[in-house]
Amino acid sequence: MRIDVITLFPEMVRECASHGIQGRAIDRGLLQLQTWNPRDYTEDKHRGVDDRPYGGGPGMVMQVQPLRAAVRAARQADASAPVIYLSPQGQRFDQGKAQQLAGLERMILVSGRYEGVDERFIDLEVDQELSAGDYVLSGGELPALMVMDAVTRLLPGALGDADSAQQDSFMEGLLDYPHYTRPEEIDGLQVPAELIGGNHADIRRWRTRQALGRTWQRRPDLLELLQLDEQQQGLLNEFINEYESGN
Ligand code: 9WO
Repeated sequence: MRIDVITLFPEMVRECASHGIQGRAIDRGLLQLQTWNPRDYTEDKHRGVDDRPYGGGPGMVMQVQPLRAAVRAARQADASAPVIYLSPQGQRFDQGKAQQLAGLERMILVSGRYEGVDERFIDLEVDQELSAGDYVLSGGELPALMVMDAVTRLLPGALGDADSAQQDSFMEGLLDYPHYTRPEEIDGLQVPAELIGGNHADIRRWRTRQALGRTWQRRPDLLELLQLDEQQQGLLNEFINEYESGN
């Protein structure tokens, strides 16, 4: 997959993406990352990329021309790559959206700064607006990195075998189960006996029960999106019974 990012801070994006799983995906050629700085495409002699908002008010607005020229440079041969603007006004980014994007060969992410971009840039060049959550940041770079990170993990070969075992279809759409490592006891807190026994079926049942139970407790909205099968419903009932009897 190739991802192009339009940003006034290309070093920030490249540096952040160079670590860990994302960095390894780039090294292995699974992910090609290119950055484009609108400042390199301005026709203004002072290399300006922003101007005062019509109607007044605080701050500055990113102008259409440098953004548009940067997008066009990124598009090059492939005119089909969707242009995605990161903003709190967008559709909420979630794991389903990440899966959708992971199926693409290319995408162009646009990170805004200041008070935002001239609305006509969105009208003319943007195919989708995506939000990473309901909060205001100082720019779209971190959300763009979040989108890239979530998508990269889904590219075939990006995760080691140990990580991909995590992608158990039984756990899909659920919160994670609790994890433990050595030592077996800390300040009187024991690792659950089911995980020490080493019976793989018991371990899997325990983890699924915990994942279902924690989702029920903390994110009932996620549980409502799922159709639990008989086995999962049974495990959730076990969790609820234990919880309601005070264990
Ligand atoms: C600034 C502002 C100032 C006063 C009142 C409202 C305001 N909204 C904004 C604003 O949204 N600024 C944005 C900063 C302009 C575009 C880049 N910025 C941004 C993107 N902040 N947060 C995001 C973002 C993107 C995706 N998901 C979550 C947040």
